[in-house]
Amino acid sequence: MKKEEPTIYQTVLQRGYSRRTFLKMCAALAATLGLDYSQTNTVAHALETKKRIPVIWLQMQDCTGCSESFIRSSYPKTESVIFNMISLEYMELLTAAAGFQTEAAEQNVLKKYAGEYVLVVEGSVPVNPCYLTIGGRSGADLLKEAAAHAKAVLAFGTCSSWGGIAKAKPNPTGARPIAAVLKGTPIIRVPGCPPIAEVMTGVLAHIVTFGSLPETDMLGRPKAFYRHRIHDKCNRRAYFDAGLFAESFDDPNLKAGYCLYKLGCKGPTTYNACAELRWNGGISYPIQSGNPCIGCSEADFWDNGPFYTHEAKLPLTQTTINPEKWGAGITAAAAVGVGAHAGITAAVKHHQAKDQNKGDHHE
Ligand code: FSX
Ligand code: SF4
Ligand code: F3S
Repeated sequence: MKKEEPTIYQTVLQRGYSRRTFLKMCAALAATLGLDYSQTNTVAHALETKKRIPVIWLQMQDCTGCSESFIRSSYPKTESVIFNMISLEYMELLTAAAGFQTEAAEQNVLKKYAGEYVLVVEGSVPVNPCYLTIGGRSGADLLKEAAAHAKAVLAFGTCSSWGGIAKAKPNPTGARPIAAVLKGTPIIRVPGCPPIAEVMTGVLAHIVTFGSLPETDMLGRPKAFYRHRIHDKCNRRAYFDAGLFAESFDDPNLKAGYCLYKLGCKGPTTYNACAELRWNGGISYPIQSGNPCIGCSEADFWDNGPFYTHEAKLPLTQTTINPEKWGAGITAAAAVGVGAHAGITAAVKHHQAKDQNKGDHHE
């Protein structure tokens, strides 16, 4: 970063915000990062001394849902994150220019901030050369070029993390996760279709605040946001444990809060922060609204369906946990829940061990 550039705090003041507002922003950030309120000072000190980080955001094969989710983040406010903590130097969705102008803008920022920028990638990369050509160059080529001088590479969304919907059978484009193209480059995965806005801003805020990458699990996901399954924090969990399940979508018990497991809920095998942070500024999330989790942050979630159907006979994947089977012979309703839980944990471990060995996710 050039010496003359202001710190984040100076930028905030230059934009007319008071120190009081700045401290409020630090408190909100500390909360987003999972820090104790007393650590607000640590965040404030970091933002007083650090400069904004340039971010370059590339879109590959995607639906733009990740960008849309990001620009609607409400906590901390997007305008704070985008304009005060990071400098979003290139993002197709928000760029006013088009065609050659946009391509030139990208080349300029890649050169100007070489070695300093964080690269965010949304969408999968096709290996079939008939797809995703931008300005005469393949998506894979553009991705490799942008990653070559990035300080960090963040895969925002299930598509860039795991391949996502485009990679679902029959995968006509040959869609792959970005790790398959950027072999050997460490990548932070922030899956979700799309990811929760506050999770994306939280990861960026961590990098800006601490000058380092957040701690990740064995699949490269930030532990702060992906350490729990939806099922662990679900608002319907007490009903699961009590063996009380909604039997259909028009079952009045669904509205009463009964567990959605028999309607195909994938919460027991899905790692994401929806049940903790919730969506739209903490208002709700699919399960709270009566919709079973479809596991949108997990690899191959589209092929691991069917959605909304309790299916017990598929091979052992994230969709095959069966409370009747795991709870067989146990009569007390609560014991059914506990039995199911043990089975789910075993299935999750199996699934993870498989994933760890899957070259696709770690290429
Ligand atoms: Fe869409 Fe992003 Fe899903 Fe994929 O989100 S919401 S298809 S994860 O790449 O734009
Ligand atoms: Fe919640 Fe789904 Fe688990 Fe039921 S199965 S407790 S709805 S996550
Ligand atoms: Fe996706 Fe399930 Fe959350 S479907 S949005 S991971 S509740």
